[in-house]
Amino acid sequence: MQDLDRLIAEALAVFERIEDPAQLEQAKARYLGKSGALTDLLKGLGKLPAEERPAAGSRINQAKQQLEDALARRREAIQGKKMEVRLAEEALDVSLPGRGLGVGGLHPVTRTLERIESLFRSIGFDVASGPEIETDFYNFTALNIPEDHPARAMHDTFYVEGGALLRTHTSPVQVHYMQKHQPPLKIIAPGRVYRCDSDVTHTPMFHQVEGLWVDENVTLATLKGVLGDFMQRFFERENLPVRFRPSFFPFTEPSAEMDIGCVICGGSGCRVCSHTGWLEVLGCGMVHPNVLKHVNIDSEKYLGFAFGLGVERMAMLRYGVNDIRLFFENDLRFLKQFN
Ligand code: 2NL
Repeated sequence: MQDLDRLIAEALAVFERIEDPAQLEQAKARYLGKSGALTDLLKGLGKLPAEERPAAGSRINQAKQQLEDALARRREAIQGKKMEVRLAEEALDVSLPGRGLGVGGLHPVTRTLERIESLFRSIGFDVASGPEIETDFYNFTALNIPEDHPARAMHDTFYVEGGALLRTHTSPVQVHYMQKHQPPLKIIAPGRVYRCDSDVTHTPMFHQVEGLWVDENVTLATLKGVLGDFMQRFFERENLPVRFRPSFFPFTEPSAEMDIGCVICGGSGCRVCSHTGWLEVLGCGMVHPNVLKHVNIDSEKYLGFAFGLGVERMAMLRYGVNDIRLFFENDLRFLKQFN
């Protein structure tokens, strides 16, 4: 029985030191298992004198119960500790502010389109729009583009089943507009256009703004004034050099290409202007009488000027972007720089 007291004290101390559930069960087996120390004591009861047996048996059973209780408490303590550690590890401070979604922004092409629109609105132009799928008449015939013109070839134009096509410029919008309205007309037509063309400087879809001003006394001088002022305001440069070179388009006569002094190098010569000091920014001219005839506008009474410019090109020059494809990749590292 003295052994019993020592055994209990030892077992309680052992249980108290164990941190691991499996080790605790092993320790239990050493004391309470089939060949455990306490079980051995019980087996030894038979060697005691008969009158001492009941008291001894009851003490051993008490001891057994005491150890079982200690084990249960220890198990709970170990579980509790485990849970505490896990809770600490998985702690979540729900009062912390969120990571935030970041603020988006308009695409640089959209910003450029809006800038162009607002500059033309400020001098009285209306903004017109129309379908991206067009007919041969509105995209070519009405614009005095002959049947055999290379622009009509499969090579440049995306044809849709049934003979329709994706507009190759926004001129059809202006043709529709001239059919519906009588002069004076003063509109720009911004929008997406499509050409079967894809390389370093061309994408199959790009944005164009065309402009048209038809009235009784619109002249080449009007064209030069309006487009020169527009470029100065668009690039925010006073005294921006401007020049017009003769060119050819089937829908204008005379036709010209407009250059501005290079906004990248200031005219001293760089790679962007091919060391000429000049940048080509748009095509323009006086509306061809055949175009006015196609929409029943009296070409004896009215004159008009028209122009067309590429929006991606204007955005590249304004923001100093050297590859048009960046506008279509939608890489956030690129887009974020325009916020
Ligand atoms: C270019 C050339 C141009 C026009 C577009 C036009 C429209 C009508 C009548 C006459 Cl409805 N002309 N548009 C005129 C001259 C040039 O664009 O190189 N664009 C990027």
